[in-house]
Amino acid sequence: MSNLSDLAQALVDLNEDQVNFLVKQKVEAGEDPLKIIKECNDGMSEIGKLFEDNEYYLSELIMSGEILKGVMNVLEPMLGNVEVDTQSSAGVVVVGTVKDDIHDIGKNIVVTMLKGTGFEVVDLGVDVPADVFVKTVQETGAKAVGLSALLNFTFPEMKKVVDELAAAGLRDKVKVIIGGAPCNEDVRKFTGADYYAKDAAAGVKICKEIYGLN
Ligand code: B12
Repeated sequence: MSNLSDLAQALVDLNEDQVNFLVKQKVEAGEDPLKIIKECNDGMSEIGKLFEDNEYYLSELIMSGEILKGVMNVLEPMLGNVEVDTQSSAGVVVVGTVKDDIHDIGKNIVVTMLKGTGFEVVDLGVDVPADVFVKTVQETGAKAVGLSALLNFTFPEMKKVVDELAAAGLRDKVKVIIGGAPCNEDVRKFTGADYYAKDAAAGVKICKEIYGLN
């Protein structure tokens, strides 16, 4: 038996009505949206495992992504209030999902939370080539760039961004943060990035540190 919460299990079952019902119930009960997202993440990890075991296929991945997007539509307006900061512009952060990777649900959470904290965010979207990250850092003077990757085979793309920032003479001017479910400290070392963030809240904390706002 799994020890998933009811919400995580409903997500694994791809039971959209039940997911929406439980999320609504939790929101009305005043539960922390980050806790709700964490429960959803547990469900998504389980879906990932089922996919690896060939019990779920691409259609289930797509469906789970769609259900989670619906949940995020409800939760995102609440994320802006999670970290209350009075500064109107805390600094610029460039964020995107690296080339060949189109996963964006986690990246969008990071963007929303950074904006909610007062950062000006340049969201480059998904499948972003290294030179676009470099050009945007150059143009905005951002001191922080966040790279999202959910696929092992796109880790070299994160390394490429770090290398191209160095080649453009920007490496000592900008800090690179990586995130996404399969990332960890080893991946950070491989890419040469400065920080690995285990979740969006950790990413926000790092950006505040970079901009001296802690
Ligand atoms: C939904 C999903 C999809 C959806 C994505 C929809 C979308 N718009 O994003 C679709 C169906 C498109 C998809 C496609 C594929 N997927 Co997919 N997918 C998933 C799944 C089930 C959930 C991902 C998700 O949204 N999680 C929820 C979010 C909230 O979590 P998150 O992204 O990790 O983000 C959190 C943190 O990591 C962090 N974070 C994330 N990015 C960043 C960045 C920064 C800067 C910071 C600070 C923090 C941060 O903040 C977030 C909130 O805390 C995962 C399973 C898993 N374990 O993650 C597989 C998974 C990522 N997919 C996988 C695969 C293999 C694929 C495909 C190759 C399948 C195929 N055969 O076609 C394609 C690749 C498409 C491509 N080129 O990108 C594998 C990857 C294996 C690997 N490690 O290489 C996984 C792990 C499933 C598995 N276990 O096999 N997928």
